[in-house]
Amino acid sequence: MHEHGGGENPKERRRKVKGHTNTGGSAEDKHAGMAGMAGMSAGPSDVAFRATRPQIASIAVLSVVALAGALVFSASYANLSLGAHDVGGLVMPPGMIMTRDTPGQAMRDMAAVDPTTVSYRAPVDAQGDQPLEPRIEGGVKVYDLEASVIEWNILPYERVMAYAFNHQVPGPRINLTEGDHVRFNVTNHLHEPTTVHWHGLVVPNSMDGPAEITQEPIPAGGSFSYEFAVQQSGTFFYHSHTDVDRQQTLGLYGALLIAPKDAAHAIAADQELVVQLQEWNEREGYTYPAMPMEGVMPNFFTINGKAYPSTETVHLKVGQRLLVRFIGSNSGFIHPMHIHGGPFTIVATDGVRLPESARYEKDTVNVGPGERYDVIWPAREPGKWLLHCHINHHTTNDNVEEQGGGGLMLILDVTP
Ligand SMILES: [Cu+2]
Repeated sequence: MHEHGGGENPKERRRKVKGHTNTGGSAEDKHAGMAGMAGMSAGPSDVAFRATRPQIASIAVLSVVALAGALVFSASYANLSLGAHDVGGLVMPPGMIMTRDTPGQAMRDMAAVDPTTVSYRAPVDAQGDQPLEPRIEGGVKVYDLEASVIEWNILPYERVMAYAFNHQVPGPRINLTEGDHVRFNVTNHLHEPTTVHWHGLVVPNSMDGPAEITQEPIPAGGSFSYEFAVQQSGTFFYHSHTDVDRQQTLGLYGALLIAPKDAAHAIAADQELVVQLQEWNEREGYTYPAMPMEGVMPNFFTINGKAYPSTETVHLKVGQRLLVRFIGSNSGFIHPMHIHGGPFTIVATDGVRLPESARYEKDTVNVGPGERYDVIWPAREPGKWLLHCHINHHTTNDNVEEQGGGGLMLILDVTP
C-alpha cells in the first residue's frame, strides 16, 4: 500500500509537513507541504523549528509560576497546620463540612468511635437502665461505675459503638432515698479522659463533675470517687461532663431516681416507666456522635437504648395509673413526647414535685436536653396506645418505618 495514500487524516499530514525533508513524494504530498508553509516567513528549513534559549527559559519560568500558583490555590482550601499527629486514623462523618479553619480538636470530637477501642460486645437482647445494687460500707451506699466503649444493639439488625457505663445504654439505674450518703467510684476504661456530673443534685462543688472547672478529668485508666449526701427526691440523672457533646451523646448517662424520705410524699401510681431519650448517627458501620450540624444529624433514635419495635411494651389494666418519668438524656435535640388515649397530668418537673394546685394536663410535652417531666397517664380505655415523639422523623429507623413506626415510640398495652 502506498504510504502517502489519500486516506490519511489531517493530523498525520501536518506532522509530515513539519518534518518535510524534500525527498520528492507524490503531488498530493507537495501540495500539503506548500499549504503548511503558507504562514511562515522563513523557508522550510530545520532552523525555523528549533526553540531558542530565551524561548526555553520563558516556558520554564511560566511552568514554575503556574505550578506555584496551583499549589497556593489548593493550599487555600486545606488546613496545612494539621498533621497525622492531630488527626491520624480518624474517620469523619460523610457530609460533615470541614473547612480550612476546622481544628484538629473539632475533628477528634466529631470522629467515628474507633472500633479498636471496643472492649465489650453486649448480647443482642441486652437491656440498659438495669438497677444497680449498692454495697454498704460504714453506712455509705457505694456504687461502682465503669466507663468503656462497647458494641450495643439498638435493633436486632443495628449495632452501634457506644460509650457506656457498666456495659449498658443507658447506664445502670441508681435508686436512692433522700438522706442517703452515697459514694460513686468511677473508673475510666475509655481511651480519653472523663468525669461524671449528678444532674440537678445539690452537692459540694468539688463533687459536681465538670472537667477542668471543679476537677481534673479522670485520665484513661484512672478513677475518682464522688461522695455526697442526697438532699432531694425526684427524677434526676447522671452523665459525663467531659467533651459532653461527644461522651453523653454516645451513651454515657443513666437515671438517678430518688425516693422521698417520707413515703407519703411519693407520687402514687400503679406502675412506673422511665423514658430516657437518645439520638444516634450510624452510617456505614461507623457510629458518630449525633449533633444538630451538617453531616452529623441523627438517623436513629432510642428510648432506654432501644429503637421501636425493640422498645419495651408496658402492660396495664383499665383504671391503672402509669407514672412516666421523662428524662432529657437527649443531647442535642428536643423531643415533644406525646401519649395517645387522652391527656396526662404533669406532677413534677426537673425533680421538683408540683403542689396539687400547680399540676396541669397536657397530651404532649417538650422534653429538652436536661429536662425531666413526671407525668401520670390514666389507662382509660383498653387497647394499644402509643407513647412517641411527635417530630415524626424521630419515629423512623434510618428513615424507614417498620411495624407502624420506629425510633422514639413504645406501646402501652391496656387490657380490660
Ligand atoms: Cu423527637
